[in-house]
Amino acid sequence: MTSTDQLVAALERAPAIVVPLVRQADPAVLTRRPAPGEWSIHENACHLAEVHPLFFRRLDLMLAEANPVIRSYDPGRDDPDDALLKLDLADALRRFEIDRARLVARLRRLGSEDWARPARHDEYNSYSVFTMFRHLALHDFHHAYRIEELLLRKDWPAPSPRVLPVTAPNRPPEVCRTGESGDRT
Ligand code: NI
Repeated sequence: MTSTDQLVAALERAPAIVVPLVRQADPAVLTRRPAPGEWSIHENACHLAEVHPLFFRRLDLMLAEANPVIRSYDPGRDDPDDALLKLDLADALRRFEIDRARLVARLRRLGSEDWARPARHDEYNSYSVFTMFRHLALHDFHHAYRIEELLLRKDWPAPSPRVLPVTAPNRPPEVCRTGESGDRT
């Protein structure tokens, strides 16, 4: 198995780990923000679904153009504070699974020259199709780790031992958020 095969396999596995993690959360804490500047479980999970269209667009661009310029995406800088709270969580989790399967199918068709195609990213000293999707694989677990921290917080209700259907209504944030600090894509 090559390193790109390993990377695609990691991207393929992520929803089966992340989605049940989110579904375990007590509905009472889904949209609770732990502190100013930090996202709720709901926001971390919806963010994972929301970034897929961006990565499809970047892939199209990098395959079509030689060394294109890519502008970073930072939700704290680029989106309204409550953007993710307005999304439906169950719908976002479904989109995460469907778009990820579609992305994996597309990546399996890339050749080694495609994986090496570069771009100029305004936040990084180097960038290629491989770098971009390695970042996406790590990004899944960056946010999954944050979700798990909230799920296991000692002073919050414990997660269900079994997976719950996601039916809780969206709620307003319980504390202010100033942005998703330091997480540019
Ligand atoms: Ni992120």
